[in-house]
Amino acid sequence: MSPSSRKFGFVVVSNRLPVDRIEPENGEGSWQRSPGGLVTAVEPVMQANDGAWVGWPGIADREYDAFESDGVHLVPVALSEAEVADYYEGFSNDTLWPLYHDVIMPPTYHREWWESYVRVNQRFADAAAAVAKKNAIVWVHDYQLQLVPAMLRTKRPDLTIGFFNHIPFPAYGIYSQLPWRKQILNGLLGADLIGFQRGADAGNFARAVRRSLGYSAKGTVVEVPEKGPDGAPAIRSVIARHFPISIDVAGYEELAEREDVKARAAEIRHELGDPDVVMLGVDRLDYTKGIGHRMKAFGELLEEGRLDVRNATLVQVASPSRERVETYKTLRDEIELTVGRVNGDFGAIGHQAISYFHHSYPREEMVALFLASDIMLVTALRDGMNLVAKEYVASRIDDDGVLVLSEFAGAADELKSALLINPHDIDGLKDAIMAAVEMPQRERQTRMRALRKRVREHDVERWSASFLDVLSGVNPDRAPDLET
Ligand code: GDG
Repeated sequence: MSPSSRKFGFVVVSNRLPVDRIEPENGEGSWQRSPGGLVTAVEPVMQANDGAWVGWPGIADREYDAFESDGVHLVPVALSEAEVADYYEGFSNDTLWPLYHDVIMPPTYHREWWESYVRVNQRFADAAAAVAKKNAIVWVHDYQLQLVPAMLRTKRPDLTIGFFNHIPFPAYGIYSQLPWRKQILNGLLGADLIGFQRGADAGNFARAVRRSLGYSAKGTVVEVPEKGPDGAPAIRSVIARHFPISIDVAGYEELAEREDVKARAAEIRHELGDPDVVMLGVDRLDYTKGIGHRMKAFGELLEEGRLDVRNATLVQVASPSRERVETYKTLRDEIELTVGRVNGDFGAIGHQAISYFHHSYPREEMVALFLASDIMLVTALRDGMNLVAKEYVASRIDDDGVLVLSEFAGAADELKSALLINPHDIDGLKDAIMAAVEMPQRERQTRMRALRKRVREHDVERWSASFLDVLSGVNPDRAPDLET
């Protein structure tokens, strides 16, 4: 059978395929796996269940045939340069992203961006419909593809459709700004199961459905009025509830146990001048992450003499992100100005206040950084989950280190033994940093053990299994039993 006519019982749909195209100047192009939490979570399920993954391969204006990679069938969806600008950088990252993160930055509304979003969503839905077997399970991911569930249902009513939203779902007072609020809700309600990170996100969604569409939404069940097969009015139930995502805990523990990673952690501390306290921030360079707030707090602690640059330092990894979107360009300038100011005001020869890196590192280096850091600062202003917080905890197999965690990150619902902070309250953040600096070892251990227990017992495999268990249970008469 030719690869393009094969059909699959389990289909994942996400904006990006889990691969990058490598094209050497003189030589043949090839695909390289881009490891990520979602891949780790769904790859075993894919391999055990004859799975396919539909997504954009990351290069505009290029068509690729479907191909196999590590036992998974990958189905590329093509995007033009204009669609990358309008559907992806525009509507997804400059309309939905700021809106769903509580308008920390003002969202931009452009009708052409919306039209592109609709067209591209239809293309993803068509691609998924074309590879799904009769009665297959399809799992759609994230805010870039919110119209896909309803588009799929129209084309393929036999499918069982799940959707997972990786970012927050905002309160109705904010969501209602969206000129296309009804279309998006109707798009999502094409799914049988809609998953969110936090209970609060699922609650916001249910309220938006009640207020905008007037449907009944009680507890976790939304009742969608439809026409039955005989044309008579009928009700279709959609489940909307939270499934907090997690990480590949065993993978992080394995890295943290490696002698070369431990040696690298010691080397990092040494290269930083062997300070008493190393603090760490790791984020995509994004305005939702509160990077400026944490630098302000750290700068004030140095200014007030509560911390001394000769024995306390902050390492900030800010990996490049969405660099063609205007707000991200401005943010980069602001952050880099702040780093320069803090270092200029408080640095000493051989003792930099903030070590700032605007690039990405291999995962080994990230784990070495986690092990080298006494305090992890996660100060997001709004964050669906924040995997970095969980990765820090999973890596601390020595049961040491303190996690300072924003209550506005989804992870705060689970990681209650962290020092929870409101990042807008700079004085409170400073006090929490000092509490972390001064925390006795016994308390650090007690807290870290509790955090590690939570993360170990709720890893990413459990996350995908619990979502897929509920999803395959909604249409027991037709959805296949997935091995999870
Ligand atoms: C979205 C939601 C939700 C970062 N820099 C490097 C690097 N990273 C890795 C981290 C982590 C991932 O990227 C970032 O995940 P986060 O969860 O922290 O944040 P978002 O990118 O905003 O993710 C978020 C998530 O989706 C999942 O549902 O938790 O709330 O916004 O894994 O480690 N990895 C490497 N080098 C880097 O320089 N290797």
